Amino acid sequence: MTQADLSTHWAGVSLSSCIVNASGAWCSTFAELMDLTESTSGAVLTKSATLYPRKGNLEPRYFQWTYGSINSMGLPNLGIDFYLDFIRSQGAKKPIFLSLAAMNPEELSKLLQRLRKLDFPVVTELNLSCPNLIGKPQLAYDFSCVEEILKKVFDFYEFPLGVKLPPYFDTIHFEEMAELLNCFPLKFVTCINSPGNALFVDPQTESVVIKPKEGFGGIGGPCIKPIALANVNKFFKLLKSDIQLIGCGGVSSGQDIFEHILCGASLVQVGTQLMKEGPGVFERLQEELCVILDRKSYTSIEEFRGKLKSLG
Ligand code: RRO
Repeated sequence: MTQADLSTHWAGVSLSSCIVNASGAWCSTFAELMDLTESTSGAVLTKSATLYPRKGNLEPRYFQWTYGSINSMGLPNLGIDFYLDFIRSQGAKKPIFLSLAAMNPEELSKLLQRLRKLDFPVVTELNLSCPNLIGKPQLAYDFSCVEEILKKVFDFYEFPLGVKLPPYFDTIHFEEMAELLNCFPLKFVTCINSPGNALFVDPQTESVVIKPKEGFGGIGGPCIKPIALANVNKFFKLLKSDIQLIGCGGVSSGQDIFEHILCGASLVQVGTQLMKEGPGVFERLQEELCVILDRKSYTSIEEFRGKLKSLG
């Protein structure tokens, strides 16, 4: 068997593998970030960082079942300074990308000012889609708010930046959001964050399974794959060609990754399955993807990326 080339680029940075963690999965603490650094993931992406550390919502706040997971973590993280120190301390071992989340525009501007002062550029995934902040809406469902934020950001910020979006379900929303995003020098768009405010019910206990928000939370895992693929493919078709698509949602096998790439993803993030299986998941997924590529005589992901066929 020949070994297919799984390498890719993310915002101009070369990665040896197109499979990385999703922000939020196994990437909050020093120990978790070290596990990812030592795994075969193509890069490390941090938990979304805020200006100051946050404890997040009350526990239990994460639950998984065969077909998915539900979470209402509430953005627990160790604060921007911790994640920047981690990136600095790791040097060039493996590309490390930063996820950022802000509670308000002032906080975002302070976070970006902090990044601007660094003597090295940090590629940043700006999270516009956390579904679990009590009393706060998901930013990217408010289109004029996204436009306002991106105008402010690109007024002064020049390091590579992309955004993570929630899922959309209507053609007009795909079109309007793509038109808006096409006005900015974004390097990438990540589709999708967890579909928000879902509910898992345990019929045995006749109860919800997580404590915050009366059991409502964002869902991940196999049950969201068709929604994720639809968002990747729609935005792949609608965004200008210099904005890369990053696929996230429903990845637990090499075949899932193959499907995301076929829909247009340049790399693919793993969340729920990483939480279930631990960082050994990357090696298994790489092997499974290589077997598929080999069977189809593809030698690299670029040979089939975005080439999903329509019927007639
Ligand atoms: O921490 C969370 O509750 C969380 C975040 Br920031 C996010 O972007 N997506 C998610 O499912 N949970």
